[in-house]
Amino acid sequence: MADIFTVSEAGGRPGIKLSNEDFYLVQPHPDDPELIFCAVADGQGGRAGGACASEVACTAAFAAFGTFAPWRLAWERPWNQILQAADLAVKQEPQAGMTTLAMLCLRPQQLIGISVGDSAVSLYNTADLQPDRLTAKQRANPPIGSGQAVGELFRSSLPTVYRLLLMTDGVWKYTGWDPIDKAVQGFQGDALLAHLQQEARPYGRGPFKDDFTLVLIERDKLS
Ligand SMILES: [Mn+2]
Repeated sequence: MADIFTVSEAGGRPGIKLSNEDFYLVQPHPDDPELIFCAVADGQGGRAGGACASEVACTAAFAAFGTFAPWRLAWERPWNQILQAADLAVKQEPQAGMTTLAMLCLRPQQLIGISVGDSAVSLYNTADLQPDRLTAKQRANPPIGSGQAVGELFRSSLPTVYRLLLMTDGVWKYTGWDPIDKAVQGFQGDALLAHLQQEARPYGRGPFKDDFTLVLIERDKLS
């Protein structure tokens, strides 16, 4: 099995504490614990609206995910429906603004997912540590909550050993891809999370410039 590490923290300015508008969710499929649903979302639209949008998007997507039989989730079609369910749920929630959404289902040997916005998923084969930016082709707009979001699907086989990162732009934008890729080569688990948090902080300390949400999944040996 893979190990999962997570961090989600609000950004802000020194002395001003902001609320976190990011949200993430990691949950097994209700009918098959080998299928792990993972999602990150970055809400926009003012404090309450953004936080509400990202949470509703993740929970509505997971609810829709759970209505599909595990074998069907290996195919593309359910994913467009899961994304639409999240899009509609956010649109219909009066408190909610808009949000990004990057989500996937992790299986023992492959992953499949879909995304809208600028949150990112990056997969590293631990043998060569070369990054595969699975969300590179996603559309920034229209966002989740517009009722018109169009997801871009991605899938990949999973190597025996790998690291998989799901993150909001508060991670990649303020750290940069080169430092992220380097960190993955030098660290793992909690140490990798701690290192990336330090890299994203201005001058290595103080509050993040933007909400910082990172889900790290890694498998280092067969089990
Ligand atoms: Mn952000």
